[in-house]
Amino acid sequence: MKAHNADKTCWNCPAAMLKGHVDFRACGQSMRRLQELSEEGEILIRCRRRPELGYFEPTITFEECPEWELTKYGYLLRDMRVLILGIDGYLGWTLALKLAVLGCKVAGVDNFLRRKMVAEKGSMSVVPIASMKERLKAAKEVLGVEIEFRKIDVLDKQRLGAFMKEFQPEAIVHYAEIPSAPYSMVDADHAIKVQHNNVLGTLGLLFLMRDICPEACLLKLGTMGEYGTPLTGRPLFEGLFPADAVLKWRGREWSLGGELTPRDPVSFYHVSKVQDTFNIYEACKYWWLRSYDIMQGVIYGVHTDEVAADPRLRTRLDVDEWFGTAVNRFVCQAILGMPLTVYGEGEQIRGFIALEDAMECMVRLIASPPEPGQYMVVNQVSGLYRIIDLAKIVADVARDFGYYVKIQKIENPRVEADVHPYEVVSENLPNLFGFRPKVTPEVEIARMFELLTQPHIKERIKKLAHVIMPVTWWSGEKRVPEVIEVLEPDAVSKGVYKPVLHTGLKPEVYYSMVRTRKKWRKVAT
Ligand code: USQ
Repeated sequence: MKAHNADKTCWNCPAAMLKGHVDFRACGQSMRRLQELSEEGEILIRCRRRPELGYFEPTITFEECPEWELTKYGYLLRDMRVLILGIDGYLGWTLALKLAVLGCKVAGVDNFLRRKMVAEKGSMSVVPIASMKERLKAAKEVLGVEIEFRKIDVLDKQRLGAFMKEFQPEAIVHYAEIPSAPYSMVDADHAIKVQHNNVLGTLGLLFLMRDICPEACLLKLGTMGEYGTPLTGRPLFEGLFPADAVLKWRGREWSLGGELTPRDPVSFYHVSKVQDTFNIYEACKYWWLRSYDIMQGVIYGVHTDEVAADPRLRTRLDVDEWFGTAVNRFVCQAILGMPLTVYGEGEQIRGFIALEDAMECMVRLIASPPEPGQYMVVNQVSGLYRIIDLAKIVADVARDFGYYVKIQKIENPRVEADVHPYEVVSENLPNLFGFRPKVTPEVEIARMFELLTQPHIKERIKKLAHVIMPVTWWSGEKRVPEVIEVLEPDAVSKGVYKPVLHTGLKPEVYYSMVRTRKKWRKVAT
């Protein structure tokens, strides 16, 4: 079968110098002028990698071009230069290893902010992680790959720009953002820090790309949480309305096709991602940059072949109330013997994806760059789950490892819809990039238990018991939520849970409280 990106051409290739004969960017947004140029056959390019070709029309396909080699993820530009911002993080490190093993020339920058913020909480990665120096050494020894690293803060445009000039990236993966919703809700200083780092870091990067490497593809991590959970049940399209979407109002009708869909972020962190969306969208429009904005669901898990190759290559895993995400927290709670903390009734639905699948999506996107000026969004999820159901899956797998766990429904410290429709459109990754999820929650959760129950890691988890319960409320309160209900598995039928204890608020009181808060929010906006 033909690779999904076999028919893409120089037009998509970051090695094509579009500034060559005709700087089409000088045409601004004049489609007519572009068409004229193309009819006159004036859009000619030069190839950075094959200068001997001189000027030519950008029509050579990836399949035809010797610079593009077939891999299991489609054609991949040989020795592609990929710059990873935030290379020390959960995803950055994992992706760096994967790309390097595939033959990419990988460089990364980081200022180790994540390590500091987790320490601020009195926490640490439950999986021990090596220093960057040791990581790079181990990557060379174990996997035979060289990764370049610079300690740079992405807000430092001068140093970042200098490194970009030196490295000349063909793709830039931007993971250098503060990724935590609770952290952004701690107080004004934390909210400001998140928005400052995320929004201004991305904005500065866009200007650097314009001036240094406008042909590189930006792969920017957005989040499904940008869309919120619209109570109307409107599908969550991939960032932009599809061509046949219409707006009807007072007997009149307009096409919405191609317009950005509404956003309804669920924390000041998620707001920072929405702001990024607009900035990137504009940069693609003004300067013909090209970008994939990846609306990622909640990632969980510990496994890829590369990080599992050596203990020094492992990626971090956080479980504290700020930086730990649902499934990762549940597994560690089970190992601690603590009831799993489901916020509210646990009826809220989110998109999830295992680490290994998420990395495969990234490779497929990097291998298949967009066209100049193209801003494309992908919704990166492999399954939709109610939180309570995920907790039950974790509890089931836990039993296989000898841990008998309960589930506690606790007051929800966040402001989020408890019961809501959720229809996610996720067609671009499977249809355009050939992605098929491979890892089920059961499989990845079992891998997590295998790793995290190793004695030295169990010891670390025990030391973190004090940072697990949430105390950061969206309201500004700082207190441990009341327990609403504790569930324990029915001893007879595996997987069926029954309520055993009611404390604090009654569920119906709780429901009405959440609804009222939701209403207040609507009135306020
Ligand atoms: N939740 C629980 N119990 C917990 C932790 C979380 O019930 O112990 C619930 C939350 O109330 C929420 C859902 O699980 O409804 C997801 O929360 P989370 O903490 O796992 O993830 P979230 O705050 O949404 O943020 C995470 C990442 C973020 C990424 C986002 C994708 O931290 O960087 O952007 O997932 S998404 O959720 O699709 O926006």
